[in-house]
Amino acid sequence: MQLTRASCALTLTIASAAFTPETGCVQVPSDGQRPALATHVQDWRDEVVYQLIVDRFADGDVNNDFSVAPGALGQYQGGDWKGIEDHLDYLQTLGVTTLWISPVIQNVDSDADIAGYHGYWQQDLTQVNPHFGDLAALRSMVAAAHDRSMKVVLDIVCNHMGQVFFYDINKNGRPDDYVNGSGGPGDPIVQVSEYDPPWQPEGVLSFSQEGTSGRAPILFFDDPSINRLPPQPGILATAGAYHGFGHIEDFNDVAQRTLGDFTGGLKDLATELPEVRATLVDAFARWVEQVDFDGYRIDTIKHVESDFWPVFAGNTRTRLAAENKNDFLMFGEAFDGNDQLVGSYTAPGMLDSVFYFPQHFTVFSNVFENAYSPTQAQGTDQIQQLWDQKTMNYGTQPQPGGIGIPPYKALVNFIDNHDVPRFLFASNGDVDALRNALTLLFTEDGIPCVYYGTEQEFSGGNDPGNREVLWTTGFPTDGDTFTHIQKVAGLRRAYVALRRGDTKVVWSSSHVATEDDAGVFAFERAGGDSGATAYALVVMNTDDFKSSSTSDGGTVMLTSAPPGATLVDVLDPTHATYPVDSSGHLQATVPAQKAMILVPQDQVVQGV
Ligand SMILES: [Ca+2]
Ligand SMILES: [Ca+2]
Ligand SMILES: [Ca+2]
Repeated sequence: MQLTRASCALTLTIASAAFTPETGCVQVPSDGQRPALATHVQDWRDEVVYQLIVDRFADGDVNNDFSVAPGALGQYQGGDWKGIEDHLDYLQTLGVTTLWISPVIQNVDSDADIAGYHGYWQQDLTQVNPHFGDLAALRSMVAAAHDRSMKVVLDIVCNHMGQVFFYDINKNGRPDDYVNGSGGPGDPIVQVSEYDPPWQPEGVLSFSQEGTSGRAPILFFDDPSINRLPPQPGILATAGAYHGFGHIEDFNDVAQRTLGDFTGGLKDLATELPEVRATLVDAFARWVEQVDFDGYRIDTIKHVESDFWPVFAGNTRTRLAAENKNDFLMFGEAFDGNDQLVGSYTAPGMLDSVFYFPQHFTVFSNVFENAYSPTQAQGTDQIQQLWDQKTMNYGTQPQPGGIGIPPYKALVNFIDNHDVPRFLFASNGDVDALRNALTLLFTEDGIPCVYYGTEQEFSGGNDPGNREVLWTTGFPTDGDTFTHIQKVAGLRRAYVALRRGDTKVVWSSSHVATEDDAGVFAFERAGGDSGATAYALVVMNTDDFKSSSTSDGGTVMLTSAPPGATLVDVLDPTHATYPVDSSGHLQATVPAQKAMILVPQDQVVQGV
């Protein structure tokens, strides 16, 4: 193995495959070689994650631009892994330390005139998606990120494959768009598509003039022109590896939710079978071994039976730890506002973390996105009530062999993502509210995750409008939202309390009108894993229309700051100061959609 830095030689001799935090030095193989696995992360709460869709971020190699239709967001646009490698400077300038890239695996190329540019239509778990480059390009990008102490998270799907087969309901050997089918014995005849029939409790049944006659044959497509080929590896090309119940119609029905095909005809894997489980553990772990990824973001976890996750997570951790890959982050996506359900996937032995979807709805949507609307804005007591549920709904002990942080302190926080309208779409273009939401994102407990394009104030609505091409912006780094992210990311990096301190809410309010404290929310980050003295107090006003105060009807906010201390607003370029009175109260007024990040005067880090 060749090393790109002579200074790394010592590391190699003393501790094979080690990461040295002092220098950020890692073993980086020359382009295209298989890397030695290493643990590149210390504490995931120190990371700033940037979620990007590979096809949309940067086009670094026009040689892989086949089937590209510029401007048609349902088609490939040409972005690739080389493009990411070429723009690591841009990401580092923004303050990003971890990339979550969209799936790398070979997909069904197109379906109903929509392309698999997003990567969630997997067909062959063993091959790269050639639209994004080859294995050497992927390895090169990840190695270049590691060389800058950046980490890369792989996006995987355990629940389903792409639309790789049809149900031959009329047994004519061909896929038919419309055939007569049955909802079950005695049910009326209905017209269904053999590509994507609806849920049937007995499984999708074949149907003829004589009525139903047992399960419909599952026949794999064989169309190389759009890479709609039998899935790989091995067992995934057999009918027995799939549930075959048709697509989910009622997402609240647990049987349908876990056994049905996913929206878009995506075929549900029989994840309860030991052979299927072993295939998934192995296929994805191989990508980590081949490329040195630092974690998984796992798609659609609520569509897989719960007892899958301890097996998948446990076996993955054991295998990777044996190869020097520890602190491997596994966070799952359950697109749901039900905090108890989402939290259930962080029970002992399961995932390290989840994408904090309940907060997307309750906080970023209801409080921040709706702030422009006097009739829809909600009070900041909603934030406190949600956060108060964390220790009840999420794991409170680190997962054995996991990232070393209890799940409730390692939730992946996000404002928006590729499956919901962007903040600026949903908020009627409220850039002040967006920046204030970003201040919360970068100061709250957990791991901040920014959806690509937020820094360029993208405002796309529903899929695929929210999956814009970034490179047409020219990658400017001087916009107001870009520089705001840069600022709050820098403050999070500089103040350990903002990354690892315990959280205590000291003011929230149901008020959303003319009251003194309408829209005010304040919380402390202190103690815990940040040390005995580190302290930060975040005070924000989510009201769009007026300044508000940390007081109401004569009651003033009580803090845990030392009585008589002077706090400095490090978010303010002038470093304005605020006195804490002799009994710990702090009176402050915050302009509409602004925030303060207050730290004790003797803890101020200069130059941040
Ligand atoms: Ca390209
Ligand atoms: Ca047929
Ligand atoms: Ca399933």
